[in-house]
Amino acid sequence: MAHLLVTGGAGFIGSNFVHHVVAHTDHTVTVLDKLTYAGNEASLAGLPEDRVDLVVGDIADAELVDGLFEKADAVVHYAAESHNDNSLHDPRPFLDTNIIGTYTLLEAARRHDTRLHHISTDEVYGDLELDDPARFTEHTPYNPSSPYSSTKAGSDLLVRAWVRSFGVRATISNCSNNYGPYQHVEKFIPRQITNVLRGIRPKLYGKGENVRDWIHADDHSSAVLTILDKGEIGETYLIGADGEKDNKTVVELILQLMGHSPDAYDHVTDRAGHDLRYAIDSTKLRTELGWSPTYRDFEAGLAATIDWYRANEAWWAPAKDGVEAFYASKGQ
Ligand code: NAD
Ligand code: TDX
Repeated sequence: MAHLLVTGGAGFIGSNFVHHVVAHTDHTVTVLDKLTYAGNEASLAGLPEDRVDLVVGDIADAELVDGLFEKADAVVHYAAESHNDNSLHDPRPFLDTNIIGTYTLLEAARRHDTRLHHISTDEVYGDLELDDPARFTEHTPYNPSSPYSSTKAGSDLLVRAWVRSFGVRATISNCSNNYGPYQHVEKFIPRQITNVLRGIRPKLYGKGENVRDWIHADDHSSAVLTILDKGEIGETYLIGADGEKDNKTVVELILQLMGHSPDAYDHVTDRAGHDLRYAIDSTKLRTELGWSPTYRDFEAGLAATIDWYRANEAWWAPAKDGVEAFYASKGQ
């Protein structure tokens, strides 16, 4: 049994990981989360109080972080500003949390010699051409496009430097696009599902040809636990489940699964600098650490996600109007 500190554990993927840890291990967990607009205590509802506690605070608060590292056997770092569109509107919080926040955790890991796993994204590698069969590997050069992905790339490079320069015991994972329950309605799939539930037409950026490599959040969590258990210090692991789909196909599938005509959506203003395609080659994680995904049927995973949003309007409704007003102000 170990005690884990999970930063950003009230967000979409962090809360999924906390539920996963409680279900599959006997570890205890402290969540450190600032509860920004993206954090939601309700995502941790139902977890046993004797195994999970929530500390509301900022990962860039060195004193608070130091006290929490004192008690942790390992730290899993999810906390981030995570939305590309927000980073195009106001980049500053992305620097504060993704760069300075990660730096603050690394300094604490160095002081306490604490094992740290850093959660990152495939977006650090930039994008691939639509007609290129190549996929990202651990050797793909960094080439981020947006303020969000550049701050994530910066945070990864800080982790690598702290491993090499100070012997910090860290690993990194770069995962592709996640879907599943508890994802904020600003993101593509929940936005479209909740639009349909509200009688609003789904909104596709540009032509909708951009490709994302979808993985269920449960599979991301099982991969992170595998890396925490078996990963080699200093190594990077790419996490993906061979789920490439273009955005148009996803919107059409959502509409069809929800009983609407598949063309009942609008094309809206494209995202500035919109990455064309992401695709992950996760051979290293699969062969070296023996991980594999359990969700192999995207349509079934999407249908279950739609059911979750249908049944949990109280969870997402408070954020919906504000998100749509923000997008409307951008012509999206
Ligand atoms: P999210 O926006 O849903 O959650 C982020 C969480 O971090 C929130 O609970 C928020 O309150 C918290 N947070 C933000 N700033 C903080 C701060 N300064 N101190 C403490 N807590 C803070 O994000 P997500 O989609 O769950 O992403 C989690 C991590 O996974 C991020 O590091 C992201 O880069 C990475 N990632 C996400 C995806 C994806 O598809 N969503 C894919 C690959 C990697
Ligand atoms: O309304 C929309 N219409 C649309 O066409 C929205 C919100 C998005 N899109 C497009 C943009 C992308 O091509 O859908 C795709 C997915 O968009 P997002 O959900 O914003 O995700 P993305 O920008 O790909 O980044 C996500 O995956 C990698 C996460 O938000 C990041 O945190 C993660 O690092």
